[in-house]
Amino acid sequence: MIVRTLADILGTERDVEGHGWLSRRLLLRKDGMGFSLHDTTVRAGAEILIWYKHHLEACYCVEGSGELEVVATGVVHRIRAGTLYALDRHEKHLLRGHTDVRLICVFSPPLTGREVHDAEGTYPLVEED
Ligand code: 9YT
Repeated sequence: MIVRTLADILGTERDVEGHGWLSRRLLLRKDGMGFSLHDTTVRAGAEILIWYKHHLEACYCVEGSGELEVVATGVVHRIRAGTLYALDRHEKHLLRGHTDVRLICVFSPPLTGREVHDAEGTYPLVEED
């Protein structure tokens, strides 16, 4: 069994910060669960282009508010505490924080923790931990 707290993760390699976001990676591929689990915050005022071509992702908002724009259609969805979005079609999207937005995110296949967003907002599929 794995038991881990947010406090265990803070300040470790599982605690990462990007431009306009930070993420605490509670579970990664090396944990062997078949999915990864992330406590991610998008900063107030940030706009992040994301395209997970190789992964399915579901995010459940537990704090704050923002919006998600589907790039292909221009449709904008409001996100607030209690909202789930699931990128079942690998949709390219823009995520905007109106306040700091805290999301609990699950990825399948799991992230290894070594992925880096490229210019398209894409995470490559990393085959090694
Ligand atoms: C909002 C979002 O895409 N969260 C996913 C996790 C985060 N990008 C990470 O841990 O790399």
